[in-house]
This record gives sequence, structure tokens and C-alpha cells, in this order.
Amino acid sequence: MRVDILTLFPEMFESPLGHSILKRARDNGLVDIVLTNIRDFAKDTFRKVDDKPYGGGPGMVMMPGPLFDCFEHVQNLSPEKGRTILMTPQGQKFDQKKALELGAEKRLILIAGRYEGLDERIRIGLGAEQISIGDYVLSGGELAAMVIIDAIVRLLPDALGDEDSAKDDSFSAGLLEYPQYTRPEVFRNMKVPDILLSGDHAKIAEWRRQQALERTKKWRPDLLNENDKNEKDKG
Ligand code: 9D3
Repeated sequence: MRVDILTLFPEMFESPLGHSILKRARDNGLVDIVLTNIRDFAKDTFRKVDDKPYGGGPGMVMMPGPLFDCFEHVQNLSPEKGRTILMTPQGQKFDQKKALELGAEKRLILIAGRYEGLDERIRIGLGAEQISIGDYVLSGGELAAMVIIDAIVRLLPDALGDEDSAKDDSFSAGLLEYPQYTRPEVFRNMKVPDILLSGDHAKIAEWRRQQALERTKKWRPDLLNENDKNEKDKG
């Protein structure tokens, strides 16, 4: 998979993309991530990419010219057309279902904006879909783009080590995680549940499923579907 990122702050991406799962996925060639600085496509000597809003109002607006030129340049870096995504607070909310869907694409082109907004002709002219990562205000689209890349790349086949499995992820199963324990057996008077030490794997699996269900009911009832709600407390 190839992911292009258009941004005014390419340095912001270096650390997240240079560690752990994302680093390994890149090193192993599972994903090719290419950063392009929108400012490199500014037309004047001051490298200006924003301007005052027509009609007045606070803040600055991202100009269409540099972004369009940047986009056209980036698109031509690879023959695959790709799916273009504009990071904006107005977008559809990103979730695990969207991560799975985007993870199946051959190429993504993510655009991270800054300023109070983008010139409306960017949205219209690029024909891009818009994605938000949640209902809170960020300073720009960069962190949102990183969230999306992280969620997508870990789903690529072979991105995770053998120990890990995306199939086990709580949101894939639709439930929160069951409680986990490691050594020591007793910590500050709190004991590991006996069942986990019993060696009875069928019982352990059933206990974990029940715990996951309880926790989801208590903490995230919005995640439960009708089947889960109707499942009687057994065991
Ligand atoms: C004055 C109205 N603001 C909209 C709520 C203006 C505004 C605030 C913050 C415009 C852009 C931004 C920067 N945010 C993003 O670019 C962004 C974002 C977000 O703020 N929250 C969740 N997802 C995203 S994706 C991109």
C-alpha cells in the first residue's frame, strides 16, 4: 500500500512513523509513506499558502493554488489513482469499520490542512471525501492523519508480530477487552483470578468472553448490539 501525505508540517510525522509497528511495516515494505510539503508549491518568494477570508472574519484560509499544484504533483508520482481524503472537522467520523475499508486500498492520498479553514474550491475541485477523527477541535489535520495511518497500517497482513493479532482487537470483536494479568500472582493485596491459573482453557475462554461483555455493558453500552444485550449472565 502507498500513502501520500500532503502537509505544511512534514516533520510532525517523523516520530510516529519512525517507531514500533509503523517503522517495521515501512522497513518491511508493507507500506510506502511519502510526505510532500504543500509550501514547496507556493508561488511567491515568501512561500505564502494562506490568505485573509473574503467577506471578512477571523483567521486565515488555505489558498487553493499551492494545494492544487501539490496534489497534481503528488498524484503523478505513482500510476495508481488512489483515494483522496481531506482531513477536516466536518468529515465523516473515522472508526474501525472505516479503517478496514481504507486498509484495503492500494493507495491513499491524505491532505492535512491548517488555518481556520480551506478555500471551498479545494473541497469541490479535488472531489475528496472528508474525514474527522472525532468531535473535538485540533490545531490541524496532521495528528488526525497520523491516527488514520496508524489504525490502517496495523491491519495490513504481516504488520503485527506473531504474538499480536488484529483479529483479537476489541473493536473488531465489537466488545471491550477482557481483563489481563501478568506476574506477580499477588500485587498490593490484589490477586490474579483463580480461573486464570487453573489451566482449564475452555473455562478461561468463557470467563474472558463474559468479562468482556460485562465491561462493555458497564463502560461502553453504545457498542453493544442486540445479541449481546440479550445474552443472559451465565457462568
Ligand atoms: C471556527 C470553527 N472551527 C471548526 C470547528 C475552525 C477549525 C478548527 C480546527 C478549523 C480547522 C481546525 C483544525 N482541525 C482539523 O484540521 C481536523 C480535525 C479536528 O479538529 N478534529 C477532528 N478531526 C479533525 S481532522 C482535521
